[in-house]
Amino acid sequence: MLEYLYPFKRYEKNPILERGDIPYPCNTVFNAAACKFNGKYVLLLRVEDLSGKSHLTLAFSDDGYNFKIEPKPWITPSDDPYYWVFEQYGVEDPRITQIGDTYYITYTAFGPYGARVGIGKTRDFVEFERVCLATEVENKDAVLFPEKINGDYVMIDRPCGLGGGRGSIWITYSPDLVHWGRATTLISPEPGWGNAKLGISTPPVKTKEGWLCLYHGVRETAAGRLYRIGAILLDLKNPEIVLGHTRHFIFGPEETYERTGDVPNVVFPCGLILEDDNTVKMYYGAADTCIGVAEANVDDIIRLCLSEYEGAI
Ligand code: M1P
Repeated sequence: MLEYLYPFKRYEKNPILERGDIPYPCNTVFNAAACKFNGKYVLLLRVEDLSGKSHLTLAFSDDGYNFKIEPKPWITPSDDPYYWVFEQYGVEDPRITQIGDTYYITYTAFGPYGARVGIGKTRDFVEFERVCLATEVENKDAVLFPEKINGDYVMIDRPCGLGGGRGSIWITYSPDLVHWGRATTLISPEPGWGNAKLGISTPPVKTKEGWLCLYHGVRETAAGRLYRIGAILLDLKNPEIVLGHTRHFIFGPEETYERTGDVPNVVFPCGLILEDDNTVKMYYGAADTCIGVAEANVDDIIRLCLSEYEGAI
């Protein structure tokens, strides 16, 4: 009955990846970026090792559900002293955006000063080259737009929001991916399902109606934090204009693998793949412990972005 409020349908064999699938010892696998490359589905997995630090490992699939994981990590904290200072506690929560023939990877660089946004790039998912650390601390949950807008690269990120901070979702611009500015806010926490902080989850998908992103809202409860997902639609020509966002969460922890794990009650998508039939596959970390996939029709999500709150009271 409430299906129109919750457009995502979980894959029946979720979780699709767990730590036992990783071909080397680790604690957990979660929060994976996703894209398509040479006809294959690609996941860039956040793998937390046994010391508690994270690195990123590639996995490939023909069907989007069954993935073969590479035998070794692909992105680990850099040896370059400049990057090492800020990445030595791990690299986390990647997102992938294709711009032309290059795949840009935004990630959280985590070190003693806090969290910063790193940007790197690849053309073949073999060689990986760092572009820059794009922000100062505390900033994370960054995604790039898949094309320049009015001559600039565009990024959404989330300054603040750590250590109890109240995090809003911001947008910022750059001529070269290195120098960022003209930052302004898009959406902020409000009383309700995302009262504590928000963060963008998935890179923008271009639709006729606007740029479509998923974001997470964090609610502080007496039992801890609850991570749930909404959607936001931004104007194609001026993405500072929020055309609408879902008034309620459209996906939240329900299944046992989402409710229990290292961090309970968390769903955390980092990848959204648009298919030819106008559906999307959402790849999400569950309870910071494993990975699930769920699918929805794009029009159903957009309708919820543009409609007033329809929930029964
Ligand atoms: O434990 C839930 C999530 O907490 C953090 O997310 P955010 O800073 O956006 O609230 C991250 O550590 C994320 O990896 C984790 O899934």
